[in-house]
Amino acid sequence: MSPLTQFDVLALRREFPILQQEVNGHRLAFLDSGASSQKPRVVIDCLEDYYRRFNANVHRGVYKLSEEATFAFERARGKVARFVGAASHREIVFVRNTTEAINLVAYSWGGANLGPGDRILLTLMEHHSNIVPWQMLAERTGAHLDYIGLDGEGRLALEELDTKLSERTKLVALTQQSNVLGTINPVRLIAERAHAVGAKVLVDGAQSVPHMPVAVKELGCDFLAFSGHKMCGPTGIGVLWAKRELLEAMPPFLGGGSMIKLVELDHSTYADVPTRFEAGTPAIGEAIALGEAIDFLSGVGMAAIHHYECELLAYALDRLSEVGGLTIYGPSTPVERGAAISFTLDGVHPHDVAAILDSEGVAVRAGHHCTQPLHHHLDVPATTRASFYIYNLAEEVDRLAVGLEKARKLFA
Ligand code: C6P
Repeated sequence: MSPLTQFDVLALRREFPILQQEVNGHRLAFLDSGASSQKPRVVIDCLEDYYRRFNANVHRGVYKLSEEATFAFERARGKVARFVGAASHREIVFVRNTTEAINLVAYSWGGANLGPGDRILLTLMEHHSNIVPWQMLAERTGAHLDYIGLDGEGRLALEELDTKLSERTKLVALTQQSNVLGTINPVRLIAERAHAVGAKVLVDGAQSVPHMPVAVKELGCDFLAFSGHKMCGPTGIGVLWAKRELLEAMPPFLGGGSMIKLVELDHSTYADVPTRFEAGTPAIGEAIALGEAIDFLSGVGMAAIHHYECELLAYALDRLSEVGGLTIYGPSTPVERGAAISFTLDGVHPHDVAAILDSEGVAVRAGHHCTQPLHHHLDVPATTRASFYIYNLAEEVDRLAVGLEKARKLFA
């Protein structure tokens, strides 16, 4: 293949200490970044630096360490805001992960705005995190769920918008990129259609924000949820972006310390946004380290990252097409598709495929990837998935293909 020279991948790999090790006697080929990405040295160091030098609670103490921690925590919020093009840092709510961000919207916005007979439009490719909170909301409010189906290549059947979007639709919630099919959805177009009937739009950015430039204004959405751990940041920190006027009109999600203005015995008044939604001590070091991860990704350049991954994906789709008995799910061309490839290998259980690849030092994920309705639609109980990131190499794609050939021969 043509050399992947958008940036110096080999130099970049050296920034990830975990990638320098051997697994089962082979150099680790980590192809499971869709589940959680690896962390560069700067992020690990940043987390350690926080705990070593200025660990203290935020927004509380008047002493030096607490002020330093508060400054770094709020500076990280500003970095997140700039990263997704938010109008203000006040539109950024720190949560634990994508799942919590979506639950926050479902509980708070959904509880205040949905009633019996209202409809929520989802898609068949959603992660459970973008299904179950809406099912719970529907149970509480009497609202109904609708789903946009898929075409044969795992793209959204957009013509269904004509019948499934109506005046009763209060929310469209969809993923920007499928964690299984890799499909990148035309969010802007869908958001325009949704807004035309008065619905709000929530975008699950768990698999897109880490891999491509994402600007909320260009997406045209009202809510965006994503996780720090999939974008070189630590676990335990995630983000909800929402338009300020929506956040300001939303009741709190969790109650407790930090999120109040005044507490009396029989009632309380609540803090301004985003603090109103950040009850209790937040993941301080993790938020600060997410800011560091954003600096790292921005230093490489999100457009360059996307470009590199597109090249790697094109190579992988090509190379894997040489493996006999392999069925790849999702769009067959790299156009409008991210670098997550799920497949089944004839006659070999997806978990066995993953185990054989592991014996070769190639880490992939097997199972339903928290998308049981999608796997139902694909008519397979499980798939094996290879998902790529900035540190992966074409030679790791080759090792994946060789490992698959080995699995096929073993089970022939
Ligand atoms: N998908 C995967 O291996 P959390 O766990 O809250 O950080 O992210 C949830 C989530 C939501 N939406 C999408 C599209 C996702 O891919 C994920 C996480 C991982 O595919 C773990 S199941």
